Amino acid sequence: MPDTPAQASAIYRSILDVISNVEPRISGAIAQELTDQRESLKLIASENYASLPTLMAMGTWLSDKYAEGTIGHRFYAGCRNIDTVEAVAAEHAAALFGADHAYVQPHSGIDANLVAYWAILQHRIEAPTLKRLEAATVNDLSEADWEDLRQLFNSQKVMGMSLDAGGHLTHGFRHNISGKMFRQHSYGTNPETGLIDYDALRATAREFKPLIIVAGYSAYPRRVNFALMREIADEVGATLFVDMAHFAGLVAGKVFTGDFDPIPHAHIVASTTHKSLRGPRGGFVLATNEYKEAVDKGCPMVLGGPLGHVMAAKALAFAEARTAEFQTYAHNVADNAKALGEGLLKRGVRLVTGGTDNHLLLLDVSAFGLTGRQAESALLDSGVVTNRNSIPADPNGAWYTSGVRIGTPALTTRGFTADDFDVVADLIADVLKNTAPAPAKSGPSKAKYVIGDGVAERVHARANELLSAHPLYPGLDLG
Ligand code: DSN
Repeated sequence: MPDTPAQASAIYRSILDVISNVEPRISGAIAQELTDQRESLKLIASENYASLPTLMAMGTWLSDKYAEGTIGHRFYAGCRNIDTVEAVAAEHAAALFGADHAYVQPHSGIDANLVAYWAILQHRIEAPTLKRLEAATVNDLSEADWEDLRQLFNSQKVMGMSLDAGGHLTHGFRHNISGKMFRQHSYGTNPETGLIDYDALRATAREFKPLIIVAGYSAYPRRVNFALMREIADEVGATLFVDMAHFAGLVAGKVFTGDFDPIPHAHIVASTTHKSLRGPRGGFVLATNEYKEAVDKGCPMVLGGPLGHVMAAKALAFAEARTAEFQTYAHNVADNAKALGEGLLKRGVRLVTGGTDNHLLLLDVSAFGLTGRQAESALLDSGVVTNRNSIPADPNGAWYTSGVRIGTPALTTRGFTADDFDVVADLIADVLKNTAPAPAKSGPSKAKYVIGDGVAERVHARANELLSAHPLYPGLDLG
């Protein structure tokens, strides 16, 4: 990580003083969060550490401005600075990914996905219906025609990766709006290999005939062949929507190229900015020219006023991702994930799909007699922050699970190398091998666990050695 500019410590101390005058518990939590993040091995695959300029841009008065609408076409007066911020962010995003168009207003990944879904519905269903009925907008429709249009919206089909195979809630899961607003059918992975079975996917698509095929994941440790997904989408007349929230940094950093780069193949791409892309918390959408007009209607379709301060931070993060340093970072993320995987395999830890070719790994901890929840808790007690995750056909369900998901983006930002990740693998294996389920009233508990004497302390001490060698925001001293 780059050294923190000398004045940053004084600036942050002043900021915390000012906040403390209003509510010291908040300044306390902000300061404590830095300590906690500094002192733990952050392996949550969806987290990272944004740069100080990115964080600083969010603490500004851009937050105080309403700017519903789009660049140059706002429903409030006085938006010239938000126009600048949004235009610069969109320019950097489009250039970074080589996309026709970027829309940087979504507040989160779910918002970005909703913008994408409604842009597709608007373009594929609403626009042709209006044309057929010779109406310029839905305002021109009779109540009966408007009701027919609503029925049409509600009868569309989406096909995404199932949650237990590594897909995301927003890809059609029944407890998410995507599973309620669409008729949905999911595709999974091959039970033997854990990999996407494109032949089975094609057969399902031929039969189900979805309007939208969603590609992307939050817990699948492999690349996706987007060229093949587009071929399947074209064959069945579907729009290919890629949710690259997890791996946007690997696309930006040119780790995923050719068939594995979603941008040339998808009609529409949505993402978060804060995972492997290392920006502020937020979302964005990339679209082909065909979909750009519909995407720009994200506000007011599903979004409220854009967050000017976050769009400013996104602009900085996109600009940072356009550098050679970021490309090196992204390649290191993938190389480190491979090193971590190899380190775990040689220590007897089972990995879903047998390895990784992105930034994340999914550990099957059932061979240690543990649930994902027990493993996650024992690792946390030892200073290793992960999250439990279902594995395909998980017998323990989504709450206890049999898996733990880990990723390399955050620690790679701190400068961890492949050798460091081999040590991390050793620490994880040490905890898993020395943890056992605690007895419950009838049979072993799915939540409680016992760690062997001294193991958590030993792992903590070795983790601290690694963390001290790679300080977070080096030189930033809150006093
Ligand atoms: N919460 C994100 C993740 O951890 O992958 C997805 O929404």
